Amino acid sequence: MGAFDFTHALLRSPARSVTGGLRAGNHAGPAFEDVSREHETYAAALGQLGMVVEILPPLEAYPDSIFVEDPALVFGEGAVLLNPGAPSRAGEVAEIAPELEARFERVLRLSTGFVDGGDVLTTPDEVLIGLSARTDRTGAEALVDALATLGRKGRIVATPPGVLHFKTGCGMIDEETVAVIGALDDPEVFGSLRRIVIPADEVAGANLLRVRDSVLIGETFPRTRELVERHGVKTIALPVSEIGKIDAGLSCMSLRWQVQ
Ligand code: CIR
Repeated sequence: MGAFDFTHALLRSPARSVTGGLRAGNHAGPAFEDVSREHETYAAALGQLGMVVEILPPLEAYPDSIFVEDPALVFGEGAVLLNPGAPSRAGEVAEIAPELEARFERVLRLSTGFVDGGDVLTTPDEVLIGLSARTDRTGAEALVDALATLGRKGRIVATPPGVLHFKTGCGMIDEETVAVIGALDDPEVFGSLRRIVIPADEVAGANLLRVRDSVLIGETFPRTRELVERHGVKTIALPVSEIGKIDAGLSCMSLRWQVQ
């Protein structure tokens, strides 16, 4: 199976409290109905790509809990419960833990420190962990240890200043290629991966998501879409303007894994 041939996805419905989700500016949050619509479109796209999509019930106590990617990291061979760096999100781990324990034989737990799943990019050869305002070195080192237990190699890198998560600024397009914002156009970070730099006026489009033979991209980023298509990979444009108001993109709303 290829690296992106995910078979399963776990999502969580937005809570009404999503309107108060964390965001970097003072701007208004999204409307609940609009986030719900974007979430439904996203879930349908994953289903149409052939994945088994399960949707967990909303958690009103956690406005950002729709972003299931942050409290955990999953692979076919097992899951790791993380520890999100935002205090308002810490409780999301206990909520997702039993769901992962029901679906994975091995569920490890970050032993110390903080890591948000949004700071973790899985490439075919390694797992990059970007230090950020949410992910500290202690947590990143603990994650490298947990990954070794699962037979994966972790490598700690830096998320550019002012960028929420490492994957806010990059996403895999195919097994050899990553889309990056200009601030992440760095061979030291990505090693032998080919980098495609997305236009400066579409930086929010970098949080794209490769699933099976397609890359999901926000519909408001046509030039990024064109770059990916020109590279030879199919794209699916999805609405993201509402979740974008709370600093999210397309990887954040699911945990994805392969069952052979
Ligand atoms: C947060 O600040 O935690 C949420 N409002 C957005 C999280 C986006 N998650 C991600 O990029 N993995």
